[in-house]
Amino acid sequence: MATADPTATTPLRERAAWRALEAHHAQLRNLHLRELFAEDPLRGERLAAEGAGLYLDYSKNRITDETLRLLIELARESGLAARTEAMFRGERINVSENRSVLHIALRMPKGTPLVVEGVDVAAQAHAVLERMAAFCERIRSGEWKGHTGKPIRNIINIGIGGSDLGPVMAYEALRHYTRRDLTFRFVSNVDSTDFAEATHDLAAEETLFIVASKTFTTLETMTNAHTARAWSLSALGEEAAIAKHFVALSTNADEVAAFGIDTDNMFGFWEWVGGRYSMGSAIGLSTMLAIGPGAFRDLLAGFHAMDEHFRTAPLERNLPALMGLLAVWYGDFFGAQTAGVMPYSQYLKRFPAYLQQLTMESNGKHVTLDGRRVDYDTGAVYWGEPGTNGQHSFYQLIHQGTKLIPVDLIGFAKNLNPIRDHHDILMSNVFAQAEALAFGKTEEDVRAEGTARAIVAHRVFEGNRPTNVILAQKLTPRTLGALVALYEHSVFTQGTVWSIDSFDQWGVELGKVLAKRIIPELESQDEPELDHDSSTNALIRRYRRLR
Ligand code: G6Q
Repeated sequence: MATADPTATTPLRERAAWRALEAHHAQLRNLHLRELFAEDPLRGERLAAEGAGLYLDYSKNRITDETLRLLIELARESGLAARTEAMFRGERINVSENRSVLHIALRMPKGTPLVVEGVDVAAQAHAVLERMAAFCERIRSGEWKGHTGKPIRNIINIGIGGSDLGPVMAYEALRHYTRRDLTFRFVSNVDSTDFAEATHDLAAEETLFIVASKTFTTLETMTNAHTARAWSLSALGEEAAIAKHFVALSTNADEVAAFGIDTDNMFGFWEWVGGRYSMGSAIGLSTMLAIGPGAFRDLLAGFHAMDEHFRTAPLERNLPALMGLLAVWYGDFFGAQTAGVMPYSQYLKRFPAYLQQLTMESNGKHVTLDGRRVDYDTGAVYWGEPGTNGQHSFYQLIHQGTKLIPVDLIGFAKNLNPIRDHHDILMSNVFAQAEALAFGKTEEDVRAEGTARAIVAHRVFEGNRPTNVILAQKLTPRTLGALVALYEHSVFTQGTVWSIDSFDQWGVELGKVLAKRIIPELESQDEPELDHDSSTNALIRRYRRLR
């Protein structure tokens, strides 16, 4: 297990800082952001931090300097610095899987070694990146030919979870930088509609499938990969075509070979790359094909800049640490159950979905590293939509509902497609929402507007709804890398305070096992003998009758 501050072994609720935070919360919980801003005219400039090209305004949080001091003390008592160092050194901090956690090694500058258990893992990562770059150049230049001699024009990534959400999110986020003459599609769902819709207008002779699967055994991905193989073969006729139209991203060379993909066309990674932390590994091949190897290096450089910021910046100015600690503050002290992430960028439309896996698969845990049930809340439910769209649907509940929902608002100074005054309108909404959520509108203000007495209460905004505003100059590959790493390390900070394993995902196993048992019961010609619970039995029988 990782070396950590000895106080970190003290159960969380017995740590001095936790106790102090409880008492502090009781004092502060009714304090309004209006008062906090009135007291300190410089608050908006003071409670802000910068790193890796991102500016974080966290002044509209329900905190005082004392809150921050205590939260930082909590991070210290939780051994954040030691655990961070342990991760960066490659110690096996993923205890339930006995693995190192080294996504940070995927984005280290070339030539900087990181030797873990006798292996330079950074050099390993660069060797794969170089093979990926050479492959991408061959596809992008048209040198790589399909089975009938035509260049590849369509690229379909088949993967799910961590082998899908990062690539999809990055492709959408960086679309501005992509080769528009290449078509990219992503197939994840085992619902055959996903495959059918992704391929219906494509010619197999111009289509390359990337089978992205760390284990190369995932049911959905292997089902889709076999369907893709059959689809290609039915158009191209010969087994030999597979070599030109399939590549694999995996840690499992044996299974890749067994599937029939030449391991020369396999790009590897390692068990120390978790699925949801893998978009900078070979899993990013579709991203590299879309934006090119140079821009992919910029993406990695953005990740690395935030990694270094997180590792070296004092906690008082450390963006991921501050965001992680604020998440603990709202979740554990204010009882907030969810957190909103609203990117004011259409390109980031899949960012909330990506973050849902990152945050909820990482921190949706109920036992500590040593297996004790926690007696506090862990990871929140993350959700979101791009602004301004969400404002016209669910923001009502954030402004006037009964639930406290801390929100991150993400915006950019420059638009990649500037047209007329769209961008100023877009960004005015970022600032206006943060302002409205924090300060609201008082009953006096509503009355002063001459509002009919009967509806005054309906038009009051209590305010005191917390937000973080994250600003960057422009959405670039580099900015995207920094933004993803910001959330990765915020998740890590939260997991460290909670003493949970943010890098395993045992919670996805049970459903998979049960589905494997049910598949033959659905497929069998004869009425199967069922011994599930009465509800599951009845559902299976009804399905068999109805289909
Ligand atoms: C991510 C999870 C999970 C995983 C998928 C796909 O952290 O481990 O989402 O990425 O289950 O797994 P394979 O890449 O092995 O197909």
